[in-house]
Amino acid sequence: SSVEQSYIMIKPDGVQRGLVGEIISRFEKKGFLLKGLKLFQCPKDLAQEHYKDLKDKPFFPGLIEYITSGPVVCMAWEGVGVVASARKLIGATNPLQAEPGTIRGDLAVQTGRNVVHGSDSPDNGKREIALWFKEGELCEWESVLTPWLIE
Ligand code: DAT
Ligand code: MG
Repeated sequence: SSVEQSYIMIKPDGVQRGLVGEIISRFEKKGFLLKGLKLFQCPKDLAQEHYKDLKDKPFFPGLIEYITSGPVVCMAWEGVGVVASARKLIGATNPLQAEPGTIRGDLAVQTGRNVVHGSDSPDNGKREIALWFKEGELCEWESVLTPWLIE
């Protein structure tokens, strides 16, 4: 795997339920690098653009309603293989099918309230970070821990 970026978002239920620290902590502890972070009330058109591949699904209106129902936490995480690894940390879309130890497996019960989003490919990682963050909102920095994580 190469260095890539994933767009990770704590959904409104995660914020309301006080899970922000817990969720961020899992990505930090894994060893990924936080490049962008903000609390954000998402407008409807942005939610629709983000989930445009699902626009013909019956649950789409409910999904947009949910994502725009309160603030979300937008994050850009960087690292070797971060996209696939974050999907594993997050767990299956349906939290009842998500393995214990995953975020959804441990912290959620329903697909429509599954607390967190993670990009499904490096290309979508780029697309989504560009969609949710403006110029200047990402930080270019390196962690002193990097040599202790990557040889
Ligand atoms: P994921 O978030 O695991 O990448 P996805 O991209 O297929 O899953 O769908 C995006 C979100 O849409 C998902 O997190 C919750 C919602 N969703 C998906 N399938 C659904 C369904 N059958 N009923 C209700 N909401 C659904
Ligand atoms: Mg998806």
